[in-house]
Amino acid sequence: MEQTFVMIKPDGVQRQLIGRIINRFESKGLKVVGLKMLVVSQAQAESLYAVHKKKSFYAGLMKFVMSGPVVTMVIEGISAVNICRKLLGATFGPDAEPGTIRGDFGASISFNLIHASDSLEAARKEMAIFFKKTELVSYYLDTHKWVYHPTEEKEIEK
Ligand code: 3AN
Repeated sequence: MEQTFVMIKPDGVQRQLIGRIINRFESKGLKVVGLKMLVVSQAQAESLYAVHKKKSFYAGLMKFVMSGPVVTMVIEGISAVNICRKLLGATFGPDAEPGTIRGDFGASISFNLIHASDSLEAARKEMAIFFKKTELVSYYLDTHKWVYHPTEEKEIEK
């Protein structure tokens, strides 16, 4: 079963969208297996945004992500990486389709409410920045037999 890292950024917390955003993932049938509220440290931010280090927006992005509490999550499901990215929508609100999180809740071209890993490799790295293995919970969701067809069960059990 695939796991990915999702983070509601400081603007999402300040705008009191935590519940509505988490609801998008749950409503899709994805499972929350890790959940934590925290203020991102300098070291965590550097690690999370290492790929953007040379970009012009890097300093602003670092300041923004550490500017207030965030909510970090590990989300599990078949194709969780791809599904979560689709639920987020395009990077900034004005471009994001209605029906996506950024499309429904965001209008800014610098604040964008939420982060989700863009590959399995990034997911592994980003989960490790914010969660110890012991902080992730393994449990069976009874609704899964209604979210996934029985032929998908092999995948569910992985
Ligand atoms: P996404 O979050 O959709 O994967 P990326 O990977 O292009 O977007 O960028 C990572 C983060 O960097 C974005 N979430 C956004 O916060 C920030 N970012 C990207 N482009 C810009 C920009 N032109 N100005 C300010 N921040 C940006």
